[in-house]
Amino acid sequence: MQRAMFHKLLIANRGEIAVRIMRTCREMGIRSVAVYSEADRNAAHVRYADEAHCIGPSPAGQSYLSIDAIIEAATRSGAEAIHPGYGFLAENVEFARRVGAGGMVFIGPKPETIALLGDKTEARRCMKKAGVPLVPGIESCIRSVQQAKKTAESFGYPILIKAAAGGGGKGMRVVYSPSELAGLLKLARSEALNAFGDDRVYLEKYLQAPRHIEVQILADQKGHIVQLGERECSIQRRHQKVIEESPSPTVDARLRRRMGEAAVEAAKSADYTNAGTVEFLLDRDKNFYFLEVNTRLQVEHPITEMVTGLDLVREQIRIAAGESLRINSSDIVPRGSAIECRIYAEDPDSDFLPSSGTIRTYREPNGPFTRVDSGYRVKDTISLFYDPLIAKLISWGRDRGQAIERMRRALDEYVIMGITTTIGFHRRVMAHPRFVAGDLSTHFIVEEMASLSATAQLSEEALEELAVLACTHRFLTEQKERCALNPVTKNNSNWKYITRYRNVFGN
Ligand code: MV4
Repeated sequence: MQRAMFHKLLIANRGEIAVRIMRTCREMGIRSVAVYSEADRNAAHVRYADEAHCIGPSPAGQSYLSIDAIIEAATRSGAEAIHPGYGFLAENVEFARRVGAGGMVFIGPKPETIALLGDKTEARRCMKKAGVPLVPGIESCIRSVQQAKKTAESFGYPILIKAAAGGGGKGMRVVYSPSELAGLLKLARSEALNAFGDDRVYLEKYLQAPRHIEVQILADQKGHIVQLGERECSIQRRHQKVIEESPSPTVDARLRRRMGEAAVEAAKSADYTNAGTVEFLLDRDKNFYFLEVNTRLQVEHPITEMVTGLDLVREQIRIAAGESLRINSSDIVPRGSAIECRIYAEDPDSDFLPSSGTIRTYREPNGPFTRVDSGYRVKDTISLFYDPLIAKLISWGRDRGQAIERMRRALDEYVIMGITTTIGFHRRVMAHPRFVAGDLSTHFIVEEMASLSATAQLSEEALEELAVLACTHRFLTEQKERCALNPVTKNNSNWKYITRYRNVFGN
């Protein structure tokens, strides 16, 4: 059912992803409609849009999560389609239904597909039927402690209790011995009930320190499905991804094809359309196991764009308008290597505590071969109402080593003052021997935190250097004032001082 390309598209999101989507809209000649909460009246995404509508007060529950307010704004603006971005209502079945019922196009899979894949036990049943490898476990929910004990014994401890309505790591509990089972089962149930309003749980064998690898897929409305290769997302903290890369340093061409084929089968079995991500765990013997399907555009999609040359948002919009994909999986050969560092307003040295405040100085890095997807500008306020993601810094290189070199250079150029960010943390990861060697797992940050903290590496010499740098800092401040007074002053490059200063202070 091909229809004419949209003239106007509403973006039901904020921050960097709203701007990212609007950029493609502009390239395609589609007018973009922003929605915003009171806190975002002057936000970057509002300024970028062709048209903007206020949808309510600052708390997300009363604005970006308000289905009524968003449908109302879409109707008022005359938008023909809605792109949900990620988070907020992106995987909300009711929202997808309401968009369709309002005569508009939801840019994503069908509501039935979102519902099917949102239920993790249903998704497992579906994948099992399709022959996609699963982590040993069960496909139905636990009814009694007795039954849980018996199934746990059949595949052995440790086991993992997961919420059927969960995903993204919420409501999971590791059980190491039968004696803990009853208690943890009860706990997991009440947590699931609290978080999702649904206390159904199931069991899987717990894989220790696996890698998290996901495959990007695209599927058009005629059932043509392509896989765009994998992203390695093992560098994470409490289920929040921190660094992603594509291709994965451990996936070779053969494994890529096998995982890709499994992802295509997964998509086929769910009658999938639009862009999606099939998540897998990879164990030390390079066995891969299906985890879940994310039915949205993901935060880390740019690294796939960098190595495939495809604009995923453009493909999403084309698919939603009924156009056919013009590529096959065999056309996709990842070119070079891309890395993404998520720049969060968080303090890595205070357990990644969110940092709110006003951005006083803001200087973004620039090419060659680096990309910044950001949602904030100088003088903007980072509030605690929303996700602390400020921007994503992406680098590309002909190989992983060059992508790392470019990432280091770009991180050095990135200056954000007024709030604490994860820039310094990323600089230390990019210099970490284990990261450089590609020796990754989902436990990387926990295991290496001691050597990744800003002060961990401070030796006697470094402390001495701190004193010197304090003087340098004072000197630079004075020099800057002199330069401002006398613009013809020569040799006012502060670069080498700043780099050393940042090396020691860690930001
Ligand atoms: C697992 C697992 C180990 N064994 N399942 C976390 C997010 C959710 N999608 C599933 N997750 C996991 N499921 C089994 N059977 C370990 C994780 C996991 C994880 C997965 C992906 C990325 C980061 C993670 C961090 C901790 C645990």
